[in-house]
Amino acid sequence: MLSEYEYRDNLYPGHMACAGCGEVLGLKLVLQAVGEKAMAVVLPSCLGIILGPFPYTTFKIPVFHAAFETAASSAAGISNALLAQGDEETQVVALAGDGGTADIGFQALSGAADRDENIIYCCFDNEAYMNTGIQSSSSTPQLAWTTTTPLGKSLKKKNMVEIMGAHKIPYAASACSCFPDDLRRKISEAKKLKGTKYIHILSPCPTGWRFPARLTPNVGRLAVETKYYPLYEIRNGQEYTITHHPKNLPVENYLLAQGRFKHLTKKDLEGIQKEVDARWGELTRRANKK
Ligand SMILES: Cc1ncc(C[n+]2csc(CCOP(=O)(O)OP(=O)(O)O)c2C)c(N)n1
Ligand code: SF4
Repeated sequence: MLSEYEYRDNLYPGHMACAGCGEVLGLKLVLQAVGEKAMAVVLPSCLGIILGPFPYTTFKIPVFHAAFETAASSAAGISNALLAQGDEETQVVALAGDGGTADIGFQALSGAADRDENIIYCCFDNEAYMNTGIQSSSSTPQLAWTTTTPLGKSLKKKNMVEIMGAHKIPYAASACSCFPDDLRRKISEAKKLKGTKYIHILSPCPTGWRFPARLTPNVGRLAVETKYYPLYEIRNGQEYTITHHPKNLPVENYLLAQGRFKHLTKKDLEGIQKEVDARWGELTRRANKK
């Protein structure tokens, strides 16, 4: 039997994502959960390629092609225009990559969160500027290979969920395209709330992360089951809930499944494991504070 979501698939087939793309998987789930009474804002990114060039579209809902730095401000403008027309029902979703969110669109996003604009903002995090050739972003993890960090990135990954939580918005959450029920539930939660909702979706990218396309679900699940990328939500900047309790697998199971980390030494892996354990300890401390 089909689930309530499978009845409404809002993405046409025939898009141009690479085989095994974790971003298109996440997008499909978001569009299913957001429903038909919705409008999307899409940035230049792999999402823009999946959407297709205007006037063609793979989306079944109306879409606005926005400039790279304007996902949140464009979505806020549409949301306010709908309100002015008395439409409180249509969900406005901004769909952006990590470069468009954590780097170039951050000012617009922070401003929208500060004004508590009524939007759902989804960042599809494939941890680099993939669409233009795998350049490093502030969301690329430390030590990862990209074309602009051939020896491994020296800086750490920016934590967008915590940053958005610190804006005290009603809802900020991490999700992964390889945990479909968790992701769809988070979109459904966001739909129930007024104000700015932020969902950060880890989207494994076989092309940029250098793993075989058939392994996308395994890689995404390993990110979560090793605690490298915990699934949780933050309400009003303070109520933390862990939404999936990981199996606590060694972090090297996740890292060494990908070519972008194949240069890591035993010492690097031990250092990352320590950091992951410390971050998990802090997260569980916050979640247990309730
Ligand atoms: C102002 C501006 N600068 C640069 C570009 C070129 N550009 C288009 S897509 C893209 C990369 C997008 O990366 P990201 O947001 O991480 O999304 P992904 O492609 O990884 O899904 C860039 C740099 C642009 N369209 N506009
Ligand atoms: S580069 Fe990565 S994120 Fe972009 S379409 Fe290909 S697999 Fe998907």
